[in-house]
This record gives sequence, structure tokens and C-alpha cells, in this order.
Amino acid sequence: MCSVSTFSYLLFYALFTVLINAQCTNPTVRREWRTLDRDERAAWISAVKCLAASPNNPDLVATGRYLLHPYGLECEGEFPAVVSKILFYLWKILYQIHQTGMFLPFHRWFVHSVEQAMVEKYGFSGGFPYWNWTIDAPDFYKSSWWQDSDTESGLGGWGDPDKDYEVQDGAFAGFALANPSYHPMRYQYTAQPFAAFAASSPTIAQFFNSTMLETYANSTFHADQIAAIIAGNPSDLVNFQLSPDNWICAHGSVHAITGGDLAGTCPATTEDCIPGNKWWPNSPLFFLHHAMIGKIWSDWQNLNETSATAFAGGSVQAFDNTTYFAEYPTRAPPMLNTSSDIYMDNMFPGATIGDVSNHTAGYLCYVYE
Ligand SMILES: *[C@@H]1O[C@H](CO)[C@@H](O)[C@H](O)[C@H]1NC(C)=O
Ligand SMILES: *[C@@H]1O[C@H](CO)[C@@H](O)[C@H](O)[C@H]1NC(C)=O
Ligand SMILES: *[C@@H]1O[C@H](CO)[C@@H](O)[C@H](O)[C@H]1NC(C)=O
Ligand SMILES: *[C@@H]1O[C@H](CO)[C@@H](O)[C@H](O)[C@H]1NC(C)=O
Ligand SMILES: *[C@@H]1O[C@H](CO)[C@@H](O)[C@H](O)[C@H]1NC(C)=O
Ligand SMILES: *[C@@H]1O[C@H](CO)[C@@H](O)[C@H](O)[C@H]1NC(C)=O
Ligand SMILES: *[C@@H]1O[C@H](CO)[C@@H](O)[C@H](O)[C@H]1NC(C)=O
Ligand SMILES: [Cu+2]
Repeated sequence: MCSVSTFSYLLFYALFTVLINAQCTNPTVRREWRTLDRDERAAWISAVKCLAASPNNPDLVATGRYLLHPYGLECEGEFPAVVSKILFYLWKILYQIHQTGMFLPFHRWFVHSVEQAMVEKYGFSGGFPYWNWTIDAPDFYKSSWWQDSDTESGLGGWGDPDKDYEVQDGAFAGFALANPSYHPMRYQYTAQPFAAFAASSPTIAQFFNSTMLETYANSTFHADQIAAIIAGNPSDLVNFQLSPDNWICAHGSVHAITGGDLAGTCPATTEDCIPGNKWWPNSPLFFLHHAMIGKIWSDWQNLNETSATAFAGGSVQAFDNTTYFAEYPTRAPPMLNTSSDIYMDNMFPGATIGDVSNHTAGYLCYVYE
């Protein structure tokens, strides 16, 4: 079912180069997942599964270009044959993506690159869906998001607490993930996730006070809050970015409240596992979530002509040094600019920050509805 095209990376790069140079005359349309019909949902899921089962890209490298914190490479080379490999490799680069100027451009490039691979390799027709989780904020646990158990088109529900929160229904039931060790996909509703997050590292703990530790994650991503983020900080990308990318924020809350693989928690069977955002892209929801983050950026860009082209931010996380952290809210020098390469470890063809600033300019070619 995954053999739409005999894929070669050479061909992929060649096609990509053509696409980069093309005009955006016929943009694909990104729609909220729940507005897709059954066939459209099934097509997206099928292409994600094909991508996950595809062979390793032998060209991948971990150069650590923006690396400050030396997270280990615990699982390299240990994953079994049929697992979520494309998704797996992504953790190598995530640690320098959050809370740097890369946050918005990287994720925009990343979702696009995954979409492009699904299109080129598996015949996905394009138009990446997004997850508007503001719809789910008032009652996240019981919301419609978690109610579709169709085995081809449904994202499934919460994991079973008696089975380590492994998802039992929908098209991703038993979806095999490689890291931190082989396990079926898991989701674990976690209403107040921040205490555990702070406890995971003394460096992170220093940024949390008692109020933050007890915050309900769903209190950060209501529709009115996201509307305020979109309307706020015109032309000031640093402070706009901080609204969804701070310690307690809409972006992190959606990861954390979903728990399991979207939150990088460790399966019960995994020994010596350090939880963290390097595992977040294990979950296919990661890409629907980040397509939404990309929409929030897009909506903000569209409100003000200066916002549309604004870029700012550093390349290095500065968590260890609170003075530095306060001085560089989207992180420390060397500073990034629109000519900076997006960091991709040869995972996909590269791009610069400027390439992804405008999602109808040619390199990217899509609109949101
Ligand atoms: C999410 O959905 C709500 C409710 O339909 C809507 O008001 C809001 O504009 C949507 N948010 C985004 C960023 O599209
Ligand atoms: C968050 O979720 C809880 C549990 O569903 C609910 O009681 C509460 O009202 C929600 N809070 C907000 C701000 O939506
Ligand atoms: C905790 O920190 C938040 C965010 O900086 C702040 O709004 C809040 O007032 C602080 N609460 C306490 C009890 O210090
Ligand atoms: C865009 O933002 C700038 C900076 O805040 C402001 O001066 C300008 O009036 C805004 N333009 C519009 C059309 O709102
Ligand atoms: C922390 O950052 C400040 C401001 O750049 C610098 O003066 C100080 O030396 C740094 N401290 C450490 C321990 O690196
Ligand atoms: C962008 O950053 C690079 C690397 O720091 C630098 O060499 C280049 O001059 C900068 N470009 C602009 C337009 O500021
Ligand atoms: C984005 O690209 C499109 C297509 O080239 C162009 O019409 C539009 O003006 C660009 N937007 C900005 C803010 O540069
Ligand atoms: Cu994320």
C-alpha cells in the first residue's frame, strides 16, 4: 500500500529544487482536521504510516550545530526494522529549536518537508491538515478530537491506563514507535502537567513558581487567548513568539496535556529513559499541532504589513544562565537572520528562514482556511 512511487532521495532533491523555484500559482489549502471528509483523513493517515515505515535516510547526520545542551543520543542504532523512523530522527534537532528564533521557522519548514515527502513518495495530494485545539480547550478529555475510532480515518482516543496508556482504537492503534525504545503509541490525559515537567530538570525548575506548577494546561489555549496572541505585539516577533513558546504556553500545554508520545514521556518498559521534547515528533499529532502553530503565526503576519516580514531571535538556548535568559528572550547569540539556514541534519532538503517567512512566496505554497 506504500508503493506509490519508487523513491530515490536523488529524485526527491531534484523535485524539491524545481519546487523551490516555482511560482506559487495554485496553493494547497490547509484545513482543520475535523472539516476533512473520511477519505481525506484516511489519505493523510495512510501517507503518514507509509512515511513512518520507510527506510532510514542514510544521509542523516547529527551535527549539533545549534547545540548547547548535550542531550545524549541514547537510542541511535537500536531501533527495530518497522518503526517510525522519519519521525524518530527529528528529536536530534528539536532541542535547539524550542525557545530559540528557530521555533516558528523550523516548525513551518518541518511540517512542510514532511508533507512534501508524503506527496512525492506516497501520492498524498497535499493540503496539510491542522488541529485547532482551541475547540477542545474547555473539556479536553472528552472533546470531539478523541472520539473518532474509525480504523482508517480516525485518530483514536486516549490510551488505556491498564496498558501503559497505549492507544487501543482508531487508525493509529498499536502504531509502532522507535524511541526512546520500541513501543506502541501512547496518549495520557494530564490536566496539570507542569509540576512533573519542572521536576524533570533543575535547570527548568528554576523558572517555575508555585502558581505555574499547579496551572491547568487547558487554561492557556482557549480561543480568546489565541485570538489575543494573534492580535498582540504587532511587528514584534520576539514577544509574539514568546506568547505560544514560553514555559507555560499554548504550544507546550497542548503537548503536555495530551501526554504520552506527544509529550515525550517514557513508556513503562523503557529503562534509563530521559523524557523530553526530543521525542515529541513520535506522535503524528505533532504535525497537526505544528500546522496550527504555523497558522497562528500566519494569522499574526497577515494583520500587519511589518509583521509579515518580521524576524528576530537567537540561535542558542540560555537556560543555565538566568541573566542571559532575561536578556535574550528568544535566546542568545549568535543571532539568526533571514539568511540563516534551518537546521535539518540532511533529513530533508534545506531552506533558509527567509524561505519560510511567506507561505505563499514559492518555496512554500499553501493557504489556510
Ligand atoms: C479555532 O477555532 C475557533 C472556533 O471555531 C475559531 O474561533 C478560531 O479562529 C480558530 N483559530 C484559528 C487560529 O484558526
Ligand atoms: C480545564 O479542564 C477542566 C477539566 O475538564 C475543566 O473543569 C475546566 O473548566 C477547564 N478549564 C478551562 C479554563 O477551560
Ligand atoms: C508566577 O510566575 C508567573 C509568570 O511569571 C506570574 O505571573 C505569577 O504572578 C507568579 N506567581 C507567584 C505566586 O509568584
Ligand atoms: C503595524 O505595526 C506597527 C508597529 O506596531 C504599527 O506602527 C502600525 O501602525 C501597524 N500597522 C497596522 C496596519 O496596524
Ligand atoms: C551569564 O550571562 C551574563 C550576561 O551575559 C554574563 O555576564 C555572565 O558572565 C554569565 N554567567 C555565567 C555563569 O556564564
Ligand atoms: C546573517 O547572519 C550571518 C551569520 O551570523 C551573517 O554572516 C550575515 O551577515 C547576516 N546577514 C544579515 C543580512 O544580517
Ligand atoms: C508573499 O508572497 C506573495 C507571492 O509572491 C506576494 O504576493 C506577497 O506580497 C508576499 N507577502 C509579503 C508580505 O511579502
Ligand atoms: Cu511542539
